[in-house]
Amino acid sequence: MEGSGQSGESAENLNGTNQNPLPPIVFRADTNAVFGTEGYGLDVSAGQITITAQAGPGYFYAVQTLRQLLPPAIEYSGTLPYALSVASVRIRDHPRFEWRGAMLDVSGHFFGPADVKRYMDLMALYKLNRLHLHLSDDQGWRLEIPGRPALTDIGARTQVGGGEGGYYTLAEWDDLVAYAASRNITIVPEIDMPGHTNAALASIAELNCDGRRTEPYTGIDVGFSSLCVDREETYAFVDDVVREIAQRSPGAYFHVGGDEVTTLSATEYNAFMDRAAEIVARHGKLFMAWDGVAETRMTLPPGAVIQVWRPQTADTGQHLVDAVSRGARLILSPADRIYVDMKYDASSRLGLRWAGFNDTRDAYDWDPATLVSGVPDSAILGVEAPLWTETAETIRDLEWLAFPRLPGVAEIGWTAHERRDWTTYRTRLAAHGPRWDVLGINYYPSPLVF
Ligand code: TNX
Repeated sequence: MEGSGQSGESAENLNGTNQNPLPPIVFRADTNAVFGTEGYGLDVSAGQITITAQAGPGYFYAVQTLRQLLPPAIEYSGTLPYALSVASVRIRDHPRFEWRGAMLDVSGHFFGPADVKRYMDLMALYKLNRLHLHLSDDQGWRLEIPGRPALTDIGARTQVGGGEGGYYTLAEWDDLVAYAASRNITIVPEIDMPGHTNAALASIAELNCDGRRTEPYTGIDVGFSSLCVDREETYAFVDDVVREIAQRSPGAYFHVGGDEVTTLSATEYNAFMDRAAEIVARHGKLFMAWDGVAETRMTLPPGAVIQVWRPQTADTGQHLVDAVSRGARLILSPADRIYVDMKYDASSRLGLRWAGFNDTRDAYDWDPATLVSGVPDSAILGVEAPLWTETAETIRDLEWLAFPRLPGVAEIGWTAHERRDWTTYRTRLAAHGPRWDVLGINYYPSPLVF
């Protein structure tokens, strides 16, 4: 958008009133590498559109920006009965953060490959580049694992509210990974452990300390389940799961969850997480987990990434500062800002409210640099907007929760803080409504914006 995404450095409309019928598009190599791998130049004049980039992502993002400079009708498929035109501009653009993510919880409610692809299409429009898939939780196991058929025969057949659930076959997973790559998105797999594991515990008896399978769970309580950390079978299981997923996922990170464990002692938790971290490293991936790991004395492996989700106050960040001093980097997903599964306000039919209401302005109007005091900018890898799906059942529900908040997260990830402000953003955002109508996005017409 002229906003989400545009203008890390400069964007000037050379002649806003001068609309050019669509001239030829020339792609040039940025041989001096001034834009970085994700940056680009876009020059539109009467005679030519020139896109300059160093690498694939830069070209891709230039095209997304050009898309946004064209009228919403560009989003119709088929031939238009009139010529399109585009204003003259000169844009030099690159992102603030390398990690500009969205998380989709496909465990609470299952979303099939077509829905996940649709979500990726909408992410790509706003230059988001990481899709974190929360693939397992108490309510459902969502990916076929060779040699562990019970996970999908039993664990995949449930979801919140008792519906039928579902899972991705290996072929569907490979297809999602390839689809993501074609939009410059890396899929980040998460298998949440040792808690949030009832779907696995209901499938495989040996993961339980008493050796008996649990009952399937379709409610929305958290914190009650844990793998049996004293059994070797547990680590054989973690090894199988991490190995199979790691070898089918090209991204650098494997997310092991680690959140909301209430049934283990700190010693048990640390011992489990140390072994999980060792397994992740052995299968060639970097360790990623929710912020609970920063409060423990587990050994953070080199390259560890911690996803900050709990709302921060002036005094809550010390354990994160310590983790950063031990080499960790942070991804920021503050629940009271960018959990897009929170209600917008009291009128929202969908959404939870444990972190308060997150209206469109709350989601946009904050600076990653000051969220956790004492953490330097260099330790912040980026931002990510989680969408938990206790209340979301269909792609239309996902769209309603994500729009208009998700484009704001994209702009936080892309644009320097000094170049952002709510008042101008809101006007630019409102201009995207007609585009979303053409794309068929079921967005929330927030009174703060429209
Ligand atoms: C907290 S965020 C959770 C999830 C819930 C979510 C709902 C996190 C690491 N844990 O288990 O689904 O709240 O907003």
